[in-house]
Amino acid sequence: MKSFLQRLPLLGLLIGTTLMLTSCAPKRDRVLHIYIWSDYLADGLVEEFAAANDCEVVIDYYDSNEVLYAKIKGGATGYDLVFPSSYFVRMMAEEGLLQRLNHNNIPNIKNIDPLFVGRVSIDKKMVHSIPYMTGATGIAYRKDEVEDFEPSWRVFERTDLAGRMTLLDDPREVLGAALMVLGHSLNTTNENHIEAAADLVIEWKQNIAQFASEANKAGIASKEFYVVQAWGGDIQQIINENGDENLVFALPEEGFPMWEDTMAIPTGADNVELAEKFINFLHDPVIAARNIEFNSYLCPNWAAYNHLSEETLENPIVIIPKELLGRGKQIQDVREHLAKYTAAWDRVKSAN
Ligand code: SPD
Repeated sequence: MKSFLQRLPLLGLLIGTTLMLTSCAPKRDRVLHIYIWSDYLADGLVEEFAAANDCEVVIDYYDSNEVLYAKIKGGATGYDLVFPSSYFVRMMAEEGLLQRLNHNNIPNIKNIDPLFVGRVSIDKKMVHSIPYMTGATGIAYRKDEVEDFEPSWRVFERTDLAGRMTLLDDPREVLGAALMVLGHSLNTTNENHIEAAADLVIEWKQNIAQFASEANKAGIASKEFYVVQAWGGDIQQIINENGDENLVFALPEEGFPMWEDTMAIPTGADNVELAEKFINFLHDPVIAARNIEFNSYLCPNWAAYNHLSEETLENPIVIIPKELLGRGKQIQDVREHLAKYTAAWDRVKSAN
């Protein structure tokens, strides 16, 4: 017996075409757009997530909170998941740039280390952000090229290394380092302290090749640079890739910045469901452990700690030993005082 469609070939063709388009539509809908710092997801994770969820994942990269903020504030749409540092989240949320998170859809948040959230996180109730990774900022140097290295931010005053050093392109990190050298808090709201830090960074600027949060990595690996201000895990990743025994990461004696990067869903995201699934996936203990091993940053997921190798558990870049931790200071949200840092940074950037 002929089917209804076989009896009406033209109608069948039309309906068939419509069905084909309809069946394509869900595929187009199943694209997760991520905007993240570079080298921040373990190899294979994205592919596994895409296969398990029958979706595509498209990733764009940024190298500073300022770039992320400017892009989202400027109206960039199309991102479903972003990774701001914790000290940017409140401002972005208050400006309506981030959604409140539905914890029911992210059950793996039960694995998040409550001690970390209680002591370190800024968004303690995880209203707009979920912790991703935490790490420290220090100085990477080549011991085959630098004599008499002292673990001090004052290394940027060394004229014998002029042109061979870089600072991060990151106002809170760079002014924060200078503030600690001057004996001030890296979260100070005192304008005189921040301006004095800017003056010191302008001195350092005479000796650096550039402000770089990305080019510092390849540069120190290739020996273009000998000393770079860097995020610890980024340097450990290069050591892991190249087995370079001359590359060393040091935490300065004056103190060093620590930070927490988070996961957040921008307002107007097309694919909230996939974003929540991806956050949940990254907080699966085994996945989180793989991600820690790759990144050499610590994901504060206490169920993951059981799955870490001895090597990682003993790596001071990943888990900073107690005796050093006292010198680490978390970068905090300085609220409206951020404008002072921005103005000081503009002065640093435009100085000759
Ligand atoms: N490759 C990933 C680097 C992540 C750096 N976190 C940024 C902290 C900003 N202060």
